[in-house]
Amino acid sequence: MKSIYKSSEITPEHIYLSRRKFLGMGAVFLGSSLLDACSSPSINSAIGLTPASENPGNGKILATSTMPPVKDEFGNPATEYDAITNYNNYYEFSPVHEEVAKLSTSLVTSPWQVIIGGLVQNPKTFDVDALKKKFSLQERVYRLRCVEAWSMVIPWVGFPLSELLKEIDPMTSANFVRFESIYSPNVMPGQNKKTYPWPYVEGLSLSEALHPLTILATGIYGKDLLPQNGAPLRLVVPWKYGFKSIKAITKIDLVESQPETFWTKAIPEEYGFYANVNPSVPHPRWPQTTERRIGEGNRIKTLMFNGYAQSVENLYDGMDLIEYY
Ligand SMILES: Nc1nc2c(c(=O)[nH]1)N[C@H]1C(S)=C(S)[C@@H](COP(=O)(O)O)O[C@H]1N2
Ligand SMILES: [Mo]
Repeated sequence: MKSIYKSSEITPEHIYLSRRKFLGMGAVFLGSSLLDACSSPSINSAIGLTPASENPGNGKILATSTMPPVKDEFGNPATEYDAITNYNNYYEFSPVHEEVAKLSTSLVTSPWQVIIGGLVQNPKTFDVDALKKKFSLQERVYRLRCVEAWSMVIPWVGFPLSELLKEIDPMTSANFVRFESIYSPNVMPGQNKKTYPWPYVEGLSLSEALHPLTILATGIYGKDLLPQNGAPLRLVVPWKYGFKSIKAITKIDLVESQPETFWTKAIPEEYGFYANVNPSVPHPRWPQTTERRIGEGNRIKTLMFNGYAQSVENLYDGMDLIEYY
């Protein structure tokens, strides 16, 4: 694989010394013959998304020649497939980003069950292959902003988390959603390091979970996810730092109180629950004002809520985003 970054520019999450900050808008549905991409015009316009037909894209040719060039709503070209699948954060396998793809080939991702319960009227166990048939899959081109100050533009395939939550019918006492990743130390060498609170856990408030930008992804570039990207099912919350977008989900629980998460347990002084991308909250060592787009040369400005502010800022009305980082 060609070199897509300088490793000297990368500071892994786990050696961050201080806490981070927080962070819009702009998902694009782009058509593909495989996908039901434009089937939700009402959702598109409700949250300001551009339908594929209005955004044909004319960027450079991407790694998968069968796919059309893809751009986000700002015109940023999607990151190349080879970069998205060879530069990964997945601590269960390795903290070394370029090692993850190779180490993760032994993870068996089908069949795969997801147990959904907690404060719900209809607890259910779903098979992921069945979920993919049940919900119509859409393409969402989102920016992914890692707290390590690099970013990518990824054409995800997936469906809104809200559709799944409707099925299981949260009780009125449910305020948060807790997600858990697979625990399989025989296959995942990183899980033998007891310094981390395995399994990986993440959480969202119920209103964040129900937001139309929040999806469960099953693919990128019109293909099923590879293990390194969180196959077979991962969360994608584009206005938050990448670590909120938990991979390889096996369990989803509706809960009353804000759950502890992998990172808030591991390094509480550095990681907050909300983790919204926010360039104005400086990190003591690593300012979050700029980021490096993988595969591109210059640093670019980091946008409030990763550019999705118009769509999500009302979720945080009256909330101090410095206190609730
Ligand atoms: N289970 C699990 N999910 C995870 C992680 C992880 O280590 N384990 N890393 C997170 C981080 S820090 C980022 S930036 C994104 C990276 O996703 P990608 O490798 O598909 O680009 O996944 C997130 N989800
Ligand atoms: Mo990250």
